[in-house]
Amino acid sequence: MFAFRTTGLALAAAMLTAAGAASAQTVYKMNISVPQNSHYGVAVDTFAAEIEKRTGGRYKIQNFYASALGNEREAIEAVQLGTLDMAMSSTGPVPNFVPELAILDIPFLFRDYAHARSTLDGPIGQEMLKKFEPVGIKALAWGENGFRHMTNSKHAVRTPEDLKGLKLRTMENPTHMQAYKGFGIIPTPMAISEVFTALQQGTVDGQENPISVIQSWKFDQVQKHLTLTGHVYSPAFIMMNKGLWDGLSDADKQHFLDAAKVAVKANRDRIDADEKNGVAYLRSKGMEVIDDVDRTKFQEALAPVFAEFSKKFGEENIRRLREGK
Ligand code: EAX
Repeated sequence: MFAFRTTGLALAAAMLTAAGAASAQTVYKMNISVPQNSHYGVAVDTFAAEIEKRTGGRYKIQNFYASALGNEREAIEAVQLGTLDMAMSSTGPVPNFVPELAILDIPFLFRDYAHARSTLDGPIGQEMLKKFEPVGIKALAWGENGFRHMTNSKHAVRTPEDLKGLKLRTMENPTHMQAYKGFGIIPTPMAISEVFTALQQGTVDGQENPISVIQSWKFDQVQKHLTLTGHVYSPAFIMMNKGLWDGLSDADKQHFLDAAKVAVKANRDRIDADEKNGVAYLRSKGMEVIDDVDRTKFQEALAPVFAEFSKKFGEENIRRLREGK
């Protein structure tokens, strides 16, 4: 009799702990600056699904879109402080946290997507991911924002001269602002969530972003002219608070890294699709698109600024990135 009861009790206890363990789900909040229907939205939603699957539901990622938990600089700061668990962001505000990574935002540094992706997935990129750890951030993987293009409401931009005097919203990024001054632009740094209204009210004449961002934030509704300058590649990255990362088991660390890899694939596939279909879409929304600009003219216009960047970042560091090895 007693024996049964003990077995029954042990069984009940085991079931309770199993239920307890299974139900002990850890939820991490994750923020992105753009709406869900975007290149970042597919990335973080894929990441969430992968984490749930790979950890058997022990970890759940709760995503917040369109800067709901703060703009990119605020989100990176919150992940650093541990008031936010995770985020995906461009490198826009990164110089505030890891100044030497401002080198990644030099215009015309990367020739094309293949060059950028292989360089960031390669030894140089992995080396750079580690530079976030001393400031309390675990960067899981390089994702992508895309090549940035110019839009404005004033006039068609065909040559660098056409940019002179345009008041353009920029990311809070010193490398971009220094470069755009080289075009004669009046750079106006601002968080992405404020840009639609600023364009609508004419506080700024224009802005520059990848097709994926222009589409997801519906800038076609407040901008007439788009020029496919492709003047700079904009990396992004998936990050986590370092303390949380250190608290994961080795097996779970691998799950998070593997899930980030799958998320980045979804991110890049979406960008490839947006690049392929986005221009026709934006034209159908009434934007006048100039898709045959001579990029070398824009590059030449920045020659004086490149000399400054060589001094600031070092010829050798820039050469390594240009050669991707
Ligand atoms: O990372 O702020 C920007 O222009 C960024 O491209 C956007 O937040 C996506």
